[in-house]
Amino acid sequence: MATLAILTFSLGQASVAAPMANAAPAPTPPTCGQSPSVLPSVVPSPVTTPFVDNVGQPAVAATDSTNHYTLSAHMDTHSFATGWAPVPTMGYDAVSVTGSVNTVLSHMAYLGPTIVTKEGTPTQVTIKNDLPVGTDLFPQWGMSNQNTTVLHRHGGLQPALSDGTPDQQVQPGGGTRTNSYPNNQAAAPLWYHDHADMTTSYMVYAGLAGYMPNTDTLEPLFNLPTGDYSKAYVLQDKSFNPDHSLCYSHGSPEFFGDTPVINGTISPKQAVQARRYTFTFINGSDSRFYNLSMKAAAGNRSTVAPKLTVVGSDDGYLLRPAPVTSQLIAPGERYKVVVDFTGTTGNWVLSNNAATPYPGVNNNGIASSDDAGALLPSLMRFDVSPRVGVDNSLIPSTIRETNNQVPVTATLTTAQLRTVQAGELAPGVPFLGDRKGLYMFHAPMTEIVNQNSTEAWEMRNHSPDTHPMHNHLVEQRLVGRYPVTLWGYNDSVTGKLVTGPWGTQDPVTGNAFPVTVGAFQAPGAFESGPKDTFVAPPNMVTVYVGTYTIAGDSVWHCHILSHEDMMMTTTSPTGLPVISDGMMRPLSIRANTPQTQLPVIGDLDKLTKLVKVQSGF
Ligand SMILES: [Cu+2]
Repeated sequence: MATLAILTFSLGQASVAAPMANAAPAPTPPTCGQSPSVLPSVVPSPVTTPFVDNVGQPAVAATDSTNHYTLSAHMDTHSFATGWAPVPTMGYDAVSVTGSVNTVLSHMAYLGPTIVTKEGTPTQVTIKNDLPVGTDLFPQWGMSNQNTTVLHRHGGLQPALSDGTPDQQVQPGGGTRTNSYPNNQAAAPLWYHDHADMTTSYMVYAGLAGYMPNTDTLEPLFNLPTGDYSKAYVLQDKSFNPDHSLCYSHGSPEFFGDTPVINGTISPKQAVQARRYTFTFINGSDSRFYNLSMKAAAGNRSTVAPKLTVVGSDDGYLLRPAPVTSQLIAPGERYKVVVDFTGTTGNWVLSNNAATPYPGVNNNGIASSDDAGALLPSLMRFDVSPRVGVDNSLIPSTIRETNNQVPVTATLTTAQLRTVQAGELAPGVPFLGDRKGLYMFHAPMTEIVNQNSTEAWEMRNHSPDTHPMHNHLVEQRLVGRYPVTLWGYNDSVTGKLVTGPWGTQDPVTGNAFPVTVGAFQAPGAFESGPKDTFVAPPNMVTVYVGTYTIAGDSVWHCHILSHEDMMMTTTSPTGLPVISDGMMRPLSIRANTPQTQLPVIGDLDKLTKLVKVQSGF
């Protein structure tokens, strides 16, 4: 809410105003979507009978030359349910280009085709922007970007110039840019999506996202369910106008659609056999978290329930697969879950009980200003038929990959601790910052990392919401979390220490640090594997660690798309692009730039001591 109000805040160090590249338009009032804080202006979507349409799998992309793909971002029309008229969307086609003519190799009217890459085999992907010049496809959604687009491979360890940062914009009307992916990383459920500055949320909502798994030679040896018994599901929430066209409201400060859409189909169904399947869940939603479980559909008398075992996450496999009864997945995260339907009968509903915004009530019981509501309890249905043939797949007790065998605590030996924080400067106006305070989009870069160093980031979240934190160009692991029992700040005017419960922060800089913290909480088994996006709950310090091998400029941000989009881009005094939307900040990884101000952690005990130091580092 109140996006314009951001521009009038004085933010301590960040208050030296730089010229603004673009003026933010007034946010359009929400006309659709579930939005607990701005009800009752929300108009519900038309209703359709759930579990009628079969869910599809995205087309597999064809190359146009050896190890090269061309993705055409284009305007299209797509029907989200049987009986619904096709409505305007965006999608990616895999094409081959001759002169000005595209030959479509793999067509997707909404979302993009699946691109499968292999470890050790470099791949190039050319993004061709075939969106029309000049006129926004969805001007009613609020923010204009004249249909520029950016192709970002999320989780990929690629050169910074191939990363798809928000400044790597490709112009509409046929503009192109080629990203090179060396694929020197383990098998991982990577995905790709638009990352255009300030408008990522609009473009992804319209359809610009796809699955790009990296594979390796070890993966087939795990004997997990594959082929027809492996499915990818892009989980999204949408709202629709009475004519079935997409409706979207941005900047409230989150968006929650009232209709589940899986791989482009509303509340679909999937026929399965009573055997094991590997499901890759990709949270491609703007703001919605899902806490997934399988619930018996009405009338199901099965005496056996499907069993869920998490085998992989964002950037690779879990060393020890983790049985779960439910699976939390935040925007931007991916989880690979083996669902064992063996012995089950009837129909099972993929269910969700995550509150919006997540969590509706923070961890010490203080209600957030925009408290829980807007639930989306039923996503899709699995209809079980008897197994045909033998199920030779298995869930190994251990999955040994090249990136999951070193205990995360061992990486702390040399890791340095970097302090970052998330907070709000007014209700619903979230920002990121470093150890000193929160920053406007145009504040100078604060996160400069020495190439080949290992850094653990402690995210102090004193905002009301859980933020899924994503660093580009690095593979990381979750170290764990500390609940905060008392917050404080050194008053920026008087210098005196002020302490208090959650919500205590410096009124000028927004700074807050933990004064007392509770016992260290190790990661859940399901979230202990290689990752790039981390659930950082409010009233907690969340610590994640990784080694930064790739030099270059990129970004770190919250993956709630409305949060990362909230503001705008400008240029630093040195001429470097500074891309720092509401919850997006620059990240620069540089050779030979030791960060001597950051303490070396050593071990978990030392980490705990460092987290407790009030002013941080
Ligand atoms: Cu966020």
